[in-house]
Amino acid sequence: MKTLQRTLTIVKPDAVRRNAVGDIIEQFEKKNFRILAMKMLQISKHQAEQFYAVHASRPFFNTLTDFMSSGPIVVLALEKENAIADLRTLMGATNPANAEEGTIRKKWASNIEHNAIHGSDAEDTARFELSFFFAGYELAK
Ligand code: 3AN
Repeated sequence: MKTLQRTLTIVKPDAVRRNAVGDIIEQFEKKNFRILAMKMLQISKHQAEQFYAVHASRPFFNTLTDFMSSGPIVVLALEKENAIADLRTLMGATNPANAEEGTIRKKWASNIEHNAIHGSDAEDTARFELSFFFAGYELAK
């Protein structure tokens, strides 16, 4: 049985600075993701630390949260069958040096930290991340 899934994606500050927002959203639509909600905002360092709390002990936590709070981001709630895995396929490898042709990171990421896009990696993180940025009433029916 096929089940619809929801996932949270972020167009990161580097991609917004490079005017990649329209191209990335077009790729979501071409791959049949339905956009349930979308907004542009700049998060604080503290909010970035809360969002990435699972990475708090990683050596890159400080630079990651500095970067994610350094400029505007665009967050979207997306829905399709198998959304979580399909989005990660479309994103490409975390390190753009390993990203496959045709992926968003291959096209737009500069390096492992400035890597253009975030996508939830599992159902539980998707639930946390969607509720971090969107209230239920903000999601399209
Ligand atoms: P992904 O975003 O592909 O799920 P994660 O969850 O391993 O990757 O890492 C979260 C974020 O932390 C990445 N998107 C990237 O921006 C950053 N990151 C991961 N590994 C490194 C690293 N070795 N050095 C710097 N930043 C990293």
